[in-house]
Amino acid sequence: MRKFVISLIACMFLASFLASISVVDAENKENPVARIYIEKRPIVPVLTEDGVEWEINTDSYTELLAKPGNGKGKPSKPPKPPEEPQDPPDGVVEKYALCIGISDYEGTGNDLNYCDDDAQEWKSFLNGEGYTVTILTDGQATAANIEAKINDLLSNEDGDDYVVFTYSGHGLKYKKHGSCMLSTDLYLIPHKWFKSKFENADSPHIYFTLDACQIGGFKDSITTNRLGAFGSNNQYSYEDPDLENGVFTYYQMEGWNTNNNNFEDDSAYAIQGMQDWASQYFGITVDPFYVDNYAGDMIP
Ligand SMILES: [Ca+2]
Ligand SMILES: [Ca+2]
Ligand SMILES: [Ca+2]
Ligand SMILES: [Ca+2]
Repeated sequence: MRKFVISLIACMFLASFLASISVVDAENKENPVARIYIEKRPIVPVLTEDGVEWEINTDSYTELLAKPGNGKGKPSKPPKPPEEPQDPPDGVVEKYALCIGISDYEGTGNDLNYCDDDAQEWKSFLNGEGYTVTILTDGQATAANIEAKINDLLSNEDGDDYVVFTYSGHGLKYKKHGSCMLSTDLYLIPHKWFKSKFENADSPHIYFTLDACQIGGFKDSITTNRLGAFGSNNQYSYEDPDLENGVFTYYQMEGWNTNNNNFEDDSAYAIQGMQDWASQYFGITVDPFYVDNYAGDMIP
């Protein structure tokens, strides 16, 4: 018993010692910042297939509120018929990208630093590969603008084009919605909404990449002929003042500047880079990953 107590005290001492160490072990380095957002608002706007829903963010309140319909939740909608591809191949291979990077969020408490840089770097890389790029940064990236630009992207692309979507900003897992992006005006954009949007895409060459916290739920958009690279799954994504980018994005760009010529190799390179980066810090665990449902290599 005495031995047990002594080892318990030793463990507690060790734990408090480790906790007292800053996460940064190298001198003269600024702390990396997690791109996490904690949802504390009592009412939360969420993009859904039926438009914006304003959800009450207190479980006990939702129990008390009368629900529409028969009291068993919302009236059920008739299922949507599957949509046929609207824009068949036209014989001209065009390349379209939408790059979103949000460092400046409404107010000051949620601002980040390098998400707009991430979007700019994706834009210049993709421009160099012949893409027509639409970019939304900071105050431009409202929920309404994000939806409008995704709609434009989907109406431009057809059945032989290339499509790239990049997002850097806050990410969070929120209740039943799971992984969400966050617009500059603080609307939650759930993976389910995103998936349903891109179900209407015609392109057989689609690449998504999201450098945000807890963003792994967006992998459900990676259906056949698509590839997705994610700065996190359930963990946080980080930005580092020494790299002046999101960490995952930084290594994606470094990959393109070395010898990668396809999204698969570049994704693997960035995953390795981010894992090596995290290994220099106490207390930082990362879980970047990619999903490849694209036959062969997808060359930008
Ligand atoms: Ca085309
Ligand atoms: Ca701000
Ligand atoms: Ca289309
Ligand atoms: Ca592949």
